[in-house]
Formats: sequence, structure tokens, C-alpha cells
Amino acid sequence: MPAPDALLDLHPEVATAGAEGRPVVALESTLVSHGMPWPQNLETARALEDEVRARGAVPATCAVLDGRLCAGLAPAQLEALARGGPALPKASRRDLPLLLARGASGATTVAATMMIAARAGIRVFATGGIGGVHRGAPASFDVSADLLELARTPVAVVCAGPKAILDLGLTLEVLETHGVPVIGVGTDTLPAFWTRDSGFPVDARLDEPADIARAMQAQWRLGGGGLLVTQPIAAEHALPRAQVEAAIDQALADARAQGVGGKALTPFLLARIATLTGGDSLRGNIALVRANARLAAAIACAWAALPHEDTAC
Ligand code: PSU
Ligand code: MN
Repeated sequence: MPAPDALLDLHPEVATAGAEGRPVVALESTLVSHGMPWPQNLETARALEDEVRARGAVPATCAVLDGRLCAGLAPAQLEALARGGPALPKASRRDLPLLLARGASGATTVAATMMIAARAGIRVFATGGIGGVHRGAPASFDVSADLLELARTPVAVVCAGPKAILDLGLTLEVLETHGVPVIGVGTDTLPAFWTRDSGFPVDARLDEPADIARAMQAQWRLGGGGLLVTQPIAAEHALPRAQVEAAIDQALADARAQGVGGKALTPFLLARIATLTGGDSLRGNIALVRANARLAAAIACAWAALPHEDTAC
């Protein structure tokens, strides 16, 4: 574990697990506040923690609360995040200094959660889908800070691929540029969030958590940043590709018509797609993120079981 950190509040259970070298999994909070509606968001946030515990790891949901970086939340804090919903600031890397300086609270994106996890000594993090290069980015320049965080911060992010609202080909190009290995679990191709296969190859297929843990160790011994571990949504929860693409096209057109952009775009698209699919996309999202929490716990257990010859890795 790193030295005590003046900016960070570690939940006691997370601190003890870290000090004893036991497995810990970081979870994000924008998914809870902005990614899902009440009350499914609270149910899902609790279910993710339960999935991690059931597989022998300690969950650490991350957020900014009253100007403090937090890794691991009390039940009342988790509920407040879920109830706050989109009224809370969505906090990515650039937002953290401003929230800290004001003593304010925010729900952390993949990027900001990676920052907190790394400070807390947590190496494995589960989410639904990362942000990436938006469609139309060559004109809008909308490239998620999640990708640049993966470039620099040594955490393995377990997801169901970049969200399908994005340009997946360009997202893979940026990940390659920044040296982020993209691993498939049970797949040779990149999953596309609500569907199992984007058609783009992953860099390696590693089905065993121990093999993923060894890739993490090698990445960090090389001085590298993050790794992206992708797992397809289970077949019984996957949506038909045509339904997903039609809903995405409609949601993107609605965003353009209403002038929605910047940090509001991803939450707008997810909510609009949930409406357009009659809730199917939300049910799929919940199923895939729960599966990712289970996989992340297995990877965290494999990571904890590896011989760590030096303190860094
Ligand atoms: N995954 C989900 N739902 C979400 C998100 C991810 O299943 O709501 C959030 C994550 O917090 C991710 C953010 O970091 O969307 C990306 O937002 P942007 O494109 O503005 O960087
Ligand atoms: Mn953006």
C-alpha cells in the first residue's frame, strides 16, 4: 500500500484488505449517478459490491465526497450518490482539482476512478463500458479522458468494451497509440457493450485470470499504464445488433437536434437508448456490469496470489 495520502479517505475494510495484500476491486460512481435511473442505479451499485464480495474480494466504490477522494463507501454514502443522480457533478480528471478545492462532491468517471484506485493501491477496476472516441470526433474533438487515463495510470479496467455509441475503430487506434493492451476474455474480438462482437480483433485473448494478472505485472514492470480487459455481454442478455444500431442512430440525431455535447453527451445517449429500446439496453447494461464485477474479482484474486517480488508490482 502507498503511504497515507492527505487527499484520500480509504474505507477501513479497503485499507485493511490492502495492507494484508488481499484482493480489492474498485467500482465507479458515474455509472450509478448518470448511467442509470433511480432506483435501478442503487440496486445495481449494491449488486456490484455483492458480486465482488461473493467472489472473495473487497469492493471499493470510488467517489469524491465533500472535497475528499474516497475509495470504499458506507451504505448511506452509496445511497446518497444514487439518489443524487445527475444533480451531482460528473467528475473526470479535469474536474477533480476543482471539486477538491471547493470541498464539493462528485461521481467519478472511469478516468477519475482510475486515479483514485491507483492512489489507493487498487489494481483492478470493474465498469460497464469505458468512454472513447465519439462518432464524429474528427470534427468535434470529443475523445473521452478515459483513454488518456488508461495511457498513464496503472490499473486494469474490466469492461464490456467501449460503449457502442462510440467509434470503436478510432477508439482502438487511440488505445494503440498510447500503449494500452486490449485483452479479450472468452473472445478474439472486441465486444461492443450491448452486442458481443464488434468485428475488431483484440490484441490477445486471455481466458484465465492468472494469465491476465501476469500481463498486468509485465505491463507495470515495463513502466506502462492501464490495461483494458474486455468481456462480452452474456448471449442471453445481448441485444439484436439492428435494434442497437437503430437506437444509437436515433439517439445521436436527437443529441444533435437538441445541441447536447461535452460531458452531457454520454449520459444523454444512454438514457435516450434505454427509452428507445423499451428498457432492454438498461437490463443489458446491468447484466454486463455485474458480470464484469465477477470477472474483476477473479482477476484481483489472481493478482493477489502472484508473487510480488518488489513493492511496486
Ligand atoms: N459505463 C456505463 N455507464 C456509464 C459510464 C460507463 O455502463 O455511465 C460512464 C463512465 O463513468 C465513463 C463515462 O467514464 O460514462 C464516459 O463519459 P465521457 O464519454 O464523457 O468521457
Ligand atoms: Mn467527451
